[in-house]
Amino acid sequence: MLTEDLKVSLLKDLDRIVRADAQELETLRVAMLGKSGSITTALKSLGSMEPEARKEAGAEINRIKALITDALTARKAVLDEAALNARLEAERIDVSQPPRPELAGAIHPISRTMEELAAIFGAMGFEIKEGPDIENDWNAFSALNIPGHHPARAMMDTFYVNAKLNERPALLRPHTSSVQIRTMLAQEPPIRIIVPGRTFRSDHDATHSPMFHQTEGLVIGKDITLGHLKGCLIDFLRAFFDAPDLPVRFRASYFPFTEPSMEVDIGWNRKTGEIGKGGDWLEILGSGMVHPNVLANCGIDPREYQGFAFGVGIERITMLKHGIADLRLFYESDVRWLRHYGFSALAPAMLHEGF
Ligand code: 2NM
Repeated sequence: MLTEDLKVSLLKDLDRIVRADAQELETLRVAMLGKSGSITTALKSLGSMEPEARKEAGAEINRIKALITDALTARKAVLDEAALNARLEAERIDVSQPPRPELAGAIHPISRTMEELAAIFGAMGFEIKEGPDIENDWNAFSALNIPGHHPARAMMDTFYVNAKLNERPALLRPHTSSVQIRTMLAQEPPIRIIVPGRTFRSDHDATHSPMFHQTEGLVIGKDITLGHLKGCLIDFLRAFFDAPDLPVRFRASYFPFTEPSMEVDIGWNRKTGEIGKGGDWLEILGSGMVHPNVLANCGIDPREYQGFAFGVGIERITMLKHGIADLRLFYESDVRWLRHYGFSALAPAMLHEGF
C-alpha cells in the first residue's frame, strides 16, 4: 500500500514536470524512475506484502507510474521541439540578397524595342518566329525573287561562309526574310508573323553596322489587300512612337520580293529631331504586297492567296525614338551608356496608351 506521503509527493512532482527545463526533467526522472527512485522503491516494496494488499498497491503504483511516464514523455517532446526551433532560428542562413543598385543591370534599348514590337504586333494577332543566323542562298535570295546578279548578293554586301548548307552556299543572313520563306514552306496560310533577329551586311560607319537587327512581318491570306498593309503599319507606327496623330506617307518604291513596293515615311522635324510634327518626312520602313513569284517559290498558289510584308531596322527606330545619335554606341557595352538609355527589367514593355 502506498503511503499518502508518497502519493502527495508524486503529485507535486507531476506539477514540477510540466514546468521543468531539460536538466530538471532528468533529475525528476531519476528521482522517480531511477534505480533508487521513489516509484522503483515502491515497486520493490511490493515483494514483502501480503498477496491481497500487493495486488491493490501494485495496480495503484503502476497507474501512477504510467501517469508520471506520460508526463515525462510529453514534457520532453515540448522541450525537444523548443530546442530544435531555437537551433533552427540561431543557425538560419539568409540565402536571399538585398538589391544592390550599383550592380543592377538594364534592358538594352535594342531588346526593349523588340519587346515593344512583340507587344504591339502581338495585340494584332501576330506570332513571333525566329530562324538561324546562318542561311543558304536559296532561303536568303533565290526564293525572294532576288536574281543571281543582284547587288545584294555581291561579296561586298553579304558575308559568305566557307561552307555549304543543304548543298548550297552558306552565308550570314542579310535580312530576316529567310525566316518568312521557311515559314511559308512549313505551314499553310493564313500566316501572320513577325520575325525579329540579327542580320549581317558588310558595311560599317556611323549609321551602318556589320551586325544589326531587323524585324520583318508577313501576312498571308485569301483577302489581304494593300488597305490591310496601310492600316497595320499606320497603327504600328503610331503605337511605337506613342503619337496618335503621327503623319504617315506611303511612297512607291522597288523591292524584288514585293509588287507593288512602298517605302513608308513619318512626319518629323528635321531640325529638332522631334517625331510627329514639323512638316518634314523621314523614311522609316519598307513594305509591299508579296510578289507572286515568292509565293509560288514557297508552294503557295498566288491565284488563291496574297499578302503583305514589311521590314524595319531596329537600331534605326530605336535611335529615332530615344534620340541616340551614333549607332556604334549600341555595341560598345559601356555600362554608363546602358544605364542612361537602358530600361528597368521591372518595367516590361507594354502597349502605349490609346492603342
Ligand atoms: C522589306 C520590305 C518589303 C519582305 C518580304 C518578305 C517575303 F518573304 F514575304 F517575301 N519578307 N520581308 C519585305 C518586304 C521586307 O524590308 C525592308
